[in-house]
Amino acid sequence: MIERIELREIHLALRTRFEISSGFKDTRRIILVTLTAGDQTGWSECVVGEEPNYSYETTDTAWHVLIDFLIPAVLGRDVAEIAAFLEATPLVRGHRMAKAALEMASQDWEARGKGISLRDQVGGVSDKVPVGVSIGIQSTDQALVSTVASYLDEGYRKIKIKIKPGRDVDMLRAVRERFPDAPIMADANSAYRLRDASHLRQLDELGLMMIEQPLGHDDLLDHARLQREIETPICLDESIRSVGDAKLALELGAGRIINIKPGRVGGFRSAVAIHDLCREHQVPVWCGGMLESGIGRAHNLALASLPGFVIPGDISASRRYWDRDVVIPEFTIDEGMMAVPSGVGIGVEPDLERIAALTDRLATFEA
Ligand code: OSB
Ligand code: MG
Repeated sequence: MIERIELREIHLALRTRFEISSGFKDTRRIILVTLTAGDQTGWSECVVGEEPNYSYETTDTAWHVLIDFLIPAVLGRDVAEIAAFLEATPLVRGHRMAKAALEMASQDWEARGKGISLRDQVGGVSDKVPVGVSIGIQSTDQALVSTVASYLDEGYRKIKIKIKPGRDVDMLRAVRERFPDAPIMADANSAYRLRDASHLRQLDELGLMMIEQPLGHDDLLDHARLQREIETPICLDESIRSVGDAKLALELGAGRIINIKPGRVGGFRSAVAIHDLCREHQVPVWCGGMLESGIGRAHNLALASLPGFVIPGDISASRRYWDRDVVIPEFTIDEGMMAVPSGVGIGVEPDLERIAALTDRLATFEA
């Protein structure tokens, strides 16, 4: 029975500004969740952003929905029923990132109770996974080319470049000319409309692995129409919030690849269902990221170790994000691969002292 849940909002400064088509950030405001029952405590991270420009959810809406609705509803329940409860509850519509935070903490708790890794708990199979890096919009093409060069040197196996109107085809062409064979892709975060199809068709000559979420977050039909007009595979991110969205996308032909972020889709249960659906349809998937601290990264790695994750994830070394992470040991890469922790639960130690020093607000609930 869940006896105690704690939320901690911590602040963590990014080493470099991260800019996407709809805004930028220098510091993350991250909610960490702990869920205690008996003598085990499960950890998770809520992946919401600070502003409602990727999802309608934000750090503040997630905090509100968690403390006023979700936590009161789950306190006192069996941990084993949390995933099913959150998926079915009529008490909170949407707010999947807030729900996912509780679901993912429940999975870490269950893994710890059984003495197994989170990877084994969610059905993962690999000991290490190929990883990539996501590069924000840079001030000049030259700055971008040198950033790409340094990440390729570090061994990353997929280089994702954020684009927006005015900073797209020519900028990517500069990268492609300098690195003729590099595995590069673009992410537009919904910055285009179907009327931009002929402009986006110019990307076809650049040999990109894919273009991620070119159109609206709620516009699968136009993605299907765009995919018929361009050769570059479309990968969906914002559009896929549930297994239902994934079914619709596959039926419509709205894309050929799906980026799965467990936080975006409500947790592991939904993420695994989307993975299974894509596998049945032979649609490759990869694990996206939300600039998580090491706690969220451990969860993403567990998911990325499932067999359908055949494309390198947006799962980079702690160093790519932070001067110092909040877990011990920090995450590192070796020849473009990251080890999936094999210890019990998330398999890395939350650095309690550092977390305490970074905490801006704390809320404790007891059954
Ligand atoms: O669109 O994938 C995205 C970060 C915040 C919000 C949206 C996105 C991203 C990233 C970061 O691309 C990937 C990472 O965590 O390294
Ligand atoms: Mg994206």
